[in-house]
Formats: sequence, structure tokens, C-alpha cells
Amino acid sequence: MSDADFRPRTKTEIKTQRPRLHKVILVNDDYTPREFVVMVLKAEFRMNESQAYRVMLTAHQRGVCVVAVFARDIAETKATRATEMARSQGYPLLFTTEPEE
Ligand code: TYC
Repeated sequence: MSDADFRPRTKTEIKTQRPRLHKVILVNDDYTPREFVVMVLKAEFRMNESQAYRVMLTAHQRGVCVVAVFARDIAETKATRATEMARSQGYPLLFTTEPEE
């Protein structure tokens, strides 16, 4: 019998992992006007009036609302742009991101 017969048989399994998607989250506050929130949602997330209104109202009532999910870079860019749109008008409106489970 040759030495080769006692070699541990290892099998390398290569698993490709899909990059995790990230949620963009709209955070409620007491100062930003509702119409402004709706306007930002329409401008940055390509929502129509009724979709944007529903998301705004959910955040208003529950404190936060998931706006959409994207690849990490896109989620972060959109959250930053939307937040900056509010800052430029002096509103505290905030969009954050977090990875999906
Ligand atoms: N709560 C704000 C108001 O009553 C409206 C608002 C809704 C602000 C959702 C932020 O994410 C938000 N004017």
C-alpha cells in the first residue's frame, strides 16, 4: 500500500456569498414638515405621491419606516443624499442604513 492511501481526503467547498442588502430607514422627528418628507422620498427614491405619503405616515406613527433595500453603497449614498437635502433646508430629517439579516 502506498503512503498516498492514508492522506486525509479534504474537499474544499467554495461558497459564493451574495453581498448583503442594506435597508434605508426613515426616522421620524418633530420638526420636518410632512410635505417635505414626501418630497424627499419622491426625489431620491423614485416613489409616487401615495407610496411616499404612506412611508412618511408610517415613520410618523411608529418612529421609523424601511424605505427600500439596496446594495450597501447605493443604500448609503441615497441615505446621505436624502439627509443632506433636508440639512440644506435646515430640517433635522434623518435617513440611516442597516444590513438586512
Ligand atoms: N413628524 C413630522 C411632523 O409631524 C413629520 C415627519 C414624518 C417627519 C416622518 C419625519 O420621518 C419623518 N411634522
